[in-house]
Amino acid sequence: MAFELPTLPYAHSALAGHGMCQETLELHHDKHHQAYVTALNGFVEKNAELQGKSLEDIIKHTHGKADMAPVFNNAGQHWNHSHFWPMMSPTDGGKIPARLEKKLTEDFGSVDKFKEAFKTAATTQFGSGWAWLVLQPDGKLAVTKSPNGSNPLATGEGKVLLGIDVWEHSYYLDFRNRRPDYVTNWLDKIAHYAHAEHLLG
Ligand code: MN3
Repeated sequence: MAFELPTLPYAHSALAGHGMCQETLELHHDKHHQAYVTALNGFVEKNAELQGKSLEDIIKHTHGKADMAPVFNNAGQHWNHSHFWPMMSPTDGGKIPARLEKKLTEDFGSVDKFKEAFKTAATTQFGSGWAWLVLQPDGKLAVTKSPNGSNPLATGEGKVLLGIDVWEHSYYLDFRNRRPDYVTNWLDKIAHYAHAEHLLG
């Protein structure tokens, strides 16, 4: 069965008052994410060894294989974006629930220190990529970053709780070249911490 573009869990205009305009979400979800899904389906159609595999299996199977890089990039980006949309909330953006706050404080020293680490990862990712909050196999939270379409699922760094897209297509209409402002605004007004807490288990 072909992979499909998931429905955006809110209206395209829902984050407009929070620093992510309707046109950004129309282009980002309807055009960019759709393009990754379409490309991935094209590769699967032509390659029997990919057929019948889950998205996660395709990502793990193609990671680090030079001849499979185009498949990995598009599969990774489909996974990344599918997880990115529910990691933003028009109603609960920026609100950190108590259990996650406690865990962030335990593992980073304070919520501010977590935000600082996340912002550093997101702004020092050279070129396109992502920054993540992950639950490591050792049970501790950590911040990581990935280039292009990669992610912590591929590298085994941990379970993704939160992630920000720092490709220019995700912020250029709203923040132009000011990636640090995009990241700060995203952490303070858009990030869906209740979803991250739910993923903690
Ligand atoms: Mn993107």
